[in-house]
Amino acid sequence: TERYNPRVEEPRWQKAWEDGKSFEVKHDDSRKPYYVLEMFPYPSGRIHMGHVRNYTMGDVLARYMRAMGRNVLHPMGWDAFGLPAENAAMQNKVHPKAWTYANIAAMRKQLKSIGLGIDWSREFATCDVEYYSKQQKLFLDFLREGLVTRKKSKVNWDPVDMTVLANEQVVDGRGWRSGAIVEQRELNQWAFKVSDFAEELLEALDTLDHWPEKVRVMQRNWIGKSEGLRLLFELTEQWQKFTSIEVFTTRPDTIFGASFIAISADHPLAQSLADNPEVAAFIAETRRHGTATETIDKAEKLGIFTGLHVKHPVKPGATLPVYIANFVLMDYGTGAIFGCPAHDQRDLDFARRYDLPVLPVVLPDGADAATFEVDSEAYNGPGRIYHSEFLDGLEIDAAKKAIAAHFAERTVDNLPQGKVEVNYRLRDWGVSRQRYWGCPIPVIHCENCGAVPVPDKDLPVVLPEDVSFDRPGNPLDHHPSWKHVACPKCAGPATRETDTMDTFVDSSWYFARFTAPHADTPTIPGIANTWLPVDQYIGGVEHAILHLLYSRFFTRAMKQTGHLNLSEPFKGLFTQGMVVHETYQLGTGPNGEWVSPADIRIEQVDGERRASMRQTGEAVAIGSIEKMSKSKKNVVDPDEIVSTYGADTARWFMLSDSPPERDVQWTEAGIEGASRFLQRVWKLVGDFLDLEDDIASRLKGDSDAGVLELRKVVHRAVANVGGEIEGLRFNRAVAQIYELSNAIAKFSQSVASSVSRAQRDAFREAVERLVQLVAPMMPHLAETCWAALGKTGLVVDAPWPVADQSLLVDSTVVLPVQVNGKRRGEITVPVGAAKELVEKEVLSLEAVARMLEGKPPKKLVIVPDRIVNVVI
Ligand code: ANZ
Ligand code: ZN
Repeated sequence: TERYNPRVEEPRWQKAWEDGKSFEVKHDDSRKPYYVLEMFPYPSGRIHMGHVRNYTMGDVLARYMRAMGRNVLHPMGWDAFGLPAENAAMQNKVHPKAWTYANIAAMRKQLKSIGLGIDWSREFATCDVEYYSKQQKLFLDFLREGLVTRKKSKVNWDPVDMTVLANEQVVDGRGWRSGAIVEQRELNQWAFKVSDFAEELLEALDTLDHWPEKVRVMQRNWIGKSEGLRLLFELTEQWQKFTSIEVFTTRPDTIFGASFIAISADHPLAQSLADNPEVAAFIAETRRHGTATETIDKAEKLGIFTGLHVKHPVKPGATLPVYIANFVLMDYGTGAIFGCPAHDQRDLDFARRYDLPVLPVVLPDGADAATFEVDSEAYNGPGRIYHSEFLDGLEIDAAKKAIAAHFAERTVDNLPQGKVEVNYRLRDWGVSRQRYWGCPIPVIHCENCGAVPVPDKDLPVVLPEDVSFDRPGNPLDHHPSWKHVACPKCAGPATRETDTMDTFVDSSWYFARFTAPHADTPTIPGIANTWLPVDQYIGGVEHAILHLLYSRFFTRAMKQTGHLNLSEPFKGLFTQGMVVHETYQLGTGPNGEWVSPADIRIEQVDGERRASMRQTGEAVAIGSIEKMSKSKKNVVDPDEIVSTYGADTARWFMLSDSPPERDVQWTEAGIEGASRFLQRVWKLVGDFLDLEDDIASRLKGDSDAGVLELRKVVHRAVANVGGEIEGLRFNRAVAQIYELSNAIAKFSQSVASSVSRAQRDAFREAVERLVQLVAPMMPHLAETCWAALGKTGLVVDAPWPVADQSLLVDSTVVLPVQVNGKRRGEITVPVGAAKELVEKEVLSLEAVARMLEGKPPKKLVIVPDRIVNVVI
């Protein structure tokens, strides 16, 4: 048979699927819906290998579920608003809209070339007026419901991008995109009241049992619930209107160890002292630094004494000095704390610097009260309270309760001295951005009426196209006419809000829009509720916090406003690993120049890999393996791979080489291997077809040699591959298919000269199943094979095969092999295999041999027919 030619076959089948509308999904009550979604791409201009991996995984699952009889929704769209379009406009004088849609066209073509089974009729971009106008409607509905507020708040200001950044977008005090040092500014901001849902967002995490645990932990920490006490400290003398300071503490049990009070630079009491130039300077200096937790944790703990004291609440006659400190935030708790240096690291650093007492009050279990000391490391572990009078001997939790009860009964200024309070780190989500390329916030500011929502009937508020980017700042603000409108309430002169929404808003509900992408309303609830939640959402772990949390908020807010009827948008979540590649450098050290894999040649010299420039032969250093990135030039262009090897080969390689949650290393050898496998499948089908062509001369006898053995392998693969795909263990599905192809190849040889009817039938069954099993991964090849085998219709429409249970009685088992408790591979051995055989197989596994480095293992634990653990 001729070699399989992906260049001819792939476009042909892509056209067949398109013409046959294979992936267009209609509402259909007879089939259970299944919604697969990969995080939609930002239209940067070109797809990269990370996209190929992400979308291939989703596609395999979608195609498999379709074959399983589910009504599968697998859509694609574009997260199309955002700064890069404006930067391109400034640099290349191209309009953001033109730039964005040109990129979308290019990337759509690329995605189609990898053969994704997408319902393209549902495609949209978030910058389509049709989409963002519905988002404006949602904003107005949220506003009516009290889910949006406008408040003056301190924001992180990026002076280069001239826009507000969320705390998470400030990395080490710098803007995540511009790298500029972030400033603090007070601005009027529109904010979604995410914090109203803090408890619910936290509790519901427990119901998301198809989410990775690590993502749930990250969300839990982000929400940051803490239960504590609000506690009043009476000033020894009244200062202006202030008679007391209220602090928030989660460790009231340490009150006997208190040695100072610290308030935020933005605390009203600090403000009241700003007449003092030293205090004013300290406040100004503190404000220059960001409020991101990271920044604060790293910064030195600095403060200034206010001259004020408070009465110690449990030590009659004693007082505590009051400081203004840079590590106390105004927007958490009460903006004031009591410091207990022995049991809090920040307080300890502060106390050492300002020479304040360090009084341990929690004694670690087993420590000696007479000698226990805190030096440079605060002790925040468990133990019993001591040096604390009536709390002595209590465990921390019991002491917290006792001290809370104590303060509940006392008063300061006629108020209870202590009040139990729950706090969340989760903030409201400020969404105002001073940019052009975003969804306009549908509000009009009137001098008489204040902020007036744009009436629903006046939607959409369309972005003007005639804008210029010749000066910094927001082009909407500079536009000569766009913002000048009549007030909807009093008809007087008014101006539009010129801020646009954070692009995270756009991605917080797109999954719902896909269920009715062209509806006049944001969703059609009846339809949305049949599809949602998304059964399987797939994307990068970099979105583990913000995007997912905001989407969870949006779903609840949309429920409250009648657009949806559920709370959790994503039932299953999977975060895939990255695509990594070796790096190459011409010259060494900081002056080394990164070179692209496409420009080098690798040879084996004395058993060592040596790299050199293809053109000049110059030696190139092979560097570390890293995430593909333009800066290190270690990228491989999907287009090139598709035109050289075909999409199926790229898809197969992406799935075969490592577990999907881990990084996969792109190698030339790997892609070559995938390509060989593709040809191998084609050859096995060809072998069978040759035999059929020549059947008259070859059909002899009634032997059933090898038939049962082959059928057992076939049916085992049929039984296993689907489950592996459903569990997103693609590499294991691939391993099963390899095994099947080996068995078929062996069988094919055995019947080369003479074949019985039974053997012929088994051979046909084997190749047909092989084709069906590879179809989700290598869909084009599968169609060509399916047609060659004389099957009617497309394989994409064929139901998933069902295994014959009677053939599954197993004679071999697959044993997972762990090294020090971590899975490193597996071996296949006969059921009940002898220890010796298992040992031999395990030690010859490449991964194990590599880790042993020639030494014998410390111990080899074999649980017969179950698992092997190698201890080294
Ligand atoms: C006294 C104390 C003693 C504290 C001790 C800790 C250890 P979480 O758990 O994150 O809520 N704190 C309170 N408000 C603050 C603010 N606005 N800025 C900075 N720090 C603040 O942290 C609560 C603890 O963080 C509180 O408990 C308080 O210090 C500090 F051995 O009070 B603690
Ligand atoms: Zn008005």
